[in-house]
Amino acid sequence: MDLLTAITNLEREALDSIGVCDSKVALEEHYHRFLGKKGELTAILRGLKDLAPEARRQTGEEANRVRAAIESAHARARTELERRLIEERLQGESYDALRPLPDLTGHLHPITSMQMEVEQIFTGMGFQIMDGPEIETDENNFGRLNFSDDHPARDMQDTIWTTDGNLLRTHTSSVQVRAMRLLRPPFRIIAPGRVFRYEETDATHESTFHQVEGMLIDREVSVANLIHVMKTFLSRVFERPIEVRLRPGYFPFVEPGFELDINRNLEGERRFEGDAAWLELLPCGLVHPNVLSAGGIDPKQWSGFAFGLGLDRLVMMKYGIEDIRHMFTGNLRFLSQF
Ligand code: FA5
Repeated sequence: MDLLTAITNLEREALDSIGVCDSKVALEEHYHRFLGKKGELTAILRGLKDLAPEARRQTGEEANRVRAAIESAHARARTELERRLIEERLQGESYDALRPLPDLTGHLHPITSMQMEVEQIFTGMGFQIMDGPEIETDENNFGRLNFSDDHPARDMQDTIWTTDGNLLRTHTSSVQVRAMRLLRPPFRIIAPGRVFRYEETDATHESTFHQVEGMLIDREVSVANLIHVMKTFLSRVFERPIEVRLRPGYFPFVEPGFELDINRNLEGERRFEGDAAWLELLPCGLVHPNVLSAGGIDPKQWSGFAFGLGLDRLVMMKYGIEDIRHMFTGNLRFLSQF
């Protein structure tokens, strides 16, 4: 077979077989087979040196034409292959704009939502919301609340002191003191916030927890007023009629002081240990005259009540959470239940 025929055959074979190359690797192999340094065209052209000058020129030109034809067939095939690969990928990745998204939206922490609920109920009863600092003076946390320096009641709340003689407030009652000095009676405030105690944690005690202080100052405030406000508030939180019971309780800043219990919902509620009909909920009382005086309010003209609600305990009660320590672990399996 002369070289020209061999080149023509090679062209036909190369152009026929390029159609079945369905991957980049196959295309490369095809290229090397026909046009590579050790490929078929090179092999054929080794015979050029034996040809007469005219035939050599003719055959060389034909070889160049065939090389160019095969190369441009390769360029087309590569482009086509890339287009096909992209199309296949897009089909596999089809995007459905109407497909429901996985539920990854966040929500409020149960303590936060409970705080907002408490705020809403009390503002509905004419209470203002007050805030106070977490680092307090001894005076605001104890002194003006009728704790004398050596008062044994200071030991009721183990205190975390700062090196400069201040403290992390042990209760939100410090905001009572600030309210009395800031507002003119009559007034009603609640003060939600974090409080801190130097104490061991267990299922019902944290060293950092949340309280909501309440204080109402007006003329001739009685225990009956206190009971009414508490019953109204608690019935709305628990979404059922709540009965309350007062037992004597001691705090130096109230006189008389009480522990307020609520009646249990014995049908609906999770049963607790020692299944009594009453559940201890919050301490409260009528504001001690010494506290009014220390706050710049004349106890002969004004009286009031105050209460201190444990927000974490309220959340635990409402949702039947048995361990307060779940609350701030950041455990999503716990938090996503609310
Ligand atoms: C007080 O802190 C008083 N200041 C409350 C008060 C205010 C009384 C106004 C009278 C008038 P007590 O230490 O009992 O009181 O705490 C109040 C509430 O905070 C408790 O009923 C409880 O719900 C919650 N609490 C107390 N200690 C902890 C704790 N370590 N962890 C979680 N909650 C706690």
